[in-house]
Amino acid sequence: MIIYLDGEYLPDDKAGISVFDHGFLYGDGVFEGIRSYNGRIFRLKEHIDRLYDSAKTIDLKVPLTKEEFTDVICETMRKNNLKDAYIRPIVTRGKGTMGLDPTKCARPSVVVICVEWGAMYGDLYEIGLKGVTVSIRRNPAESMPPNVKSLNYLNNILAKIEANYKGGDEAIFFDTNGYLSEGSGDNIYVVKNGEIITPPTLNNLRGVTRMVMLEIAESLGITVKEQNMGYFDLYTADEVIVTGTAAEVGPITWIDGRVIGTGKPGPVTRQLMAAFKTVTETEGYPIYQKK
Ligand code: PXG
Repeated sequence: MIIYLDGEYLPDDKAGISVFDHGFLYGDGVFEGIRSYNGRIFRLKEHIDRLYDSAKTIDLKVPLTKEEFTDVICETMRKNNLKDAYIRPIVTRGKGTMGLDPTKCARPSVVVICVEWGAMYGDLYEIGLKGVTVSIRRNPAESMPPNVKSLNYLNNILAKIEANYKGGDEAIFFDTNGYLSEGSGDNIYVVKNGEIITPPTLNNLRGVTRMVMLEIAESLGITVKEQNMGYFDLYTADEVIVTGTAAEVGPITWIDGRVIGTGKPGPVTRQLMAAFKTVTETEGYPIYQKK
């Protein structure tokens, strides 16, 4: 496996980051999770834009232009000869001193990892996922904004741990106000009476897949509302859906012991899953041919 690290393409066993990198010491850095389907990178521009927005929020200067970053991602894919992959660009604060002051870090480090990837949940796309609402709350926007895709995922990991212990496939977060937020690694939607309702994005990550879902829903003539919801809305939903780059479009058919709708992936979910598949198969930034 070939890894991009600070200007070089290295075998994975040679691609080492310093133990003094503040990404390692403090989770000080940002990342993205991107997919390529059949040699085309899905919504690359949107992911690059979000990476730079995350970096800007934490006052981290990405040492590449967006165009250079795009080229680096494509070149890492080509060096690994990959077509269907999960791409993980990472920008860390870089090597610094002990102590969390980021001004002591000389320059940020850039890493790009590409790994072969298929469907994340396998059979569960047909059966449905078990969701568990967790007691841990999503980081509030006034502390660590969930809009920043930072290297500190402990809030999400604590949620995942709780869901694992409670027998769920995915954790469902509420925020500190009791409003529905998102999954540990995906956005969430409720389907009620044929309409899609999803939380506004102050308390969750502005998912690229979420953006695509809203576009697809509009093209299918399905009404989408962005509004705050509580656990009542979740338990009484006709269908519940989660989406993310890794998870794609996932049906949730069980939450905290309550069967959602019929207990099977519902008609709106199926429609969105099919439309999403079409979109991923037909668009994307080409890696192996001229644009
Ligand atoms: N919310 C959170 C907290 C995420 O981490 C999403 C929503 C969906 O966003 P996109 O842009 O992907 O539609 C994410 C992203 C994993 C994993 O291993 C998942 C994500 C990121 C990193 C790892 O499950 N999801």
